[in-house]
Amino acid sequence: MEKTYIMVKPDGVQRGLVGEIIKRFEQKGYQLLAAKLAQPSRKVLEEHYKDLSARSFFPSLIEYMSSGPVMCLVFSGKGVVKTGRLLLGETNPLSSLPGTIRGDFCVEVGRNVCHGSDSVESAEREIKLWFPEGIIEYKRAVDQWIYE
Ligand code: YYY
Ligand code: MG
Repeated sequence: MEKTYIMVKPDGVQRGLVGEIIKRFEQKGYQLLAAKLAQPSRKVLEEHYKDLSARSFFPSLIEYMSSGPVMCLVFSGKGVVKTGRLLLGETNPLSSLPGTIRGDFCVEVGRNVCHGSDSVESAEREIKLWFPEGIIEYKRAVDQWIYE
């Protein structure tokens, strides 16, 4: 089953949005496979965002992302990478529709509450980066009511 890496950013943790964000993915039918509150090192953050290292906002992004603990999450399910991004909303919260996480809970691109992998390949890379210890898989009885 497809997996994605979702991360509640330091502002989301501070604002008490961890439960709300997990709830939205669970309610959709996605399965929580891993969860960990962690203070990320700059090294891991620079690796996570390495594709953006040449961008002008990179230093402030790393500063913001290292300003407090993040909640690292893995969800699995049908289409979870693309649909996970839809649940998050647009990168800029002001372009995000109400009903999305960023549309409902924030206003600044530099305080946009959550991260979600943008492709299946990025998800694999990010899950290995944030969960080097590996993650477990388990069966859910409810899947027969979610999948035909
Ligand atoms: O995947 P997503 O988080 O929606 O956007 P990315 O283009 O990967 O950028 C990662 C992160 O960088 C974004 O969530 C906020 C920050 N950022 C920014 O501060 N200013 C920008 N103009 C673009 C992105
Ligand atoms: Mg991205």
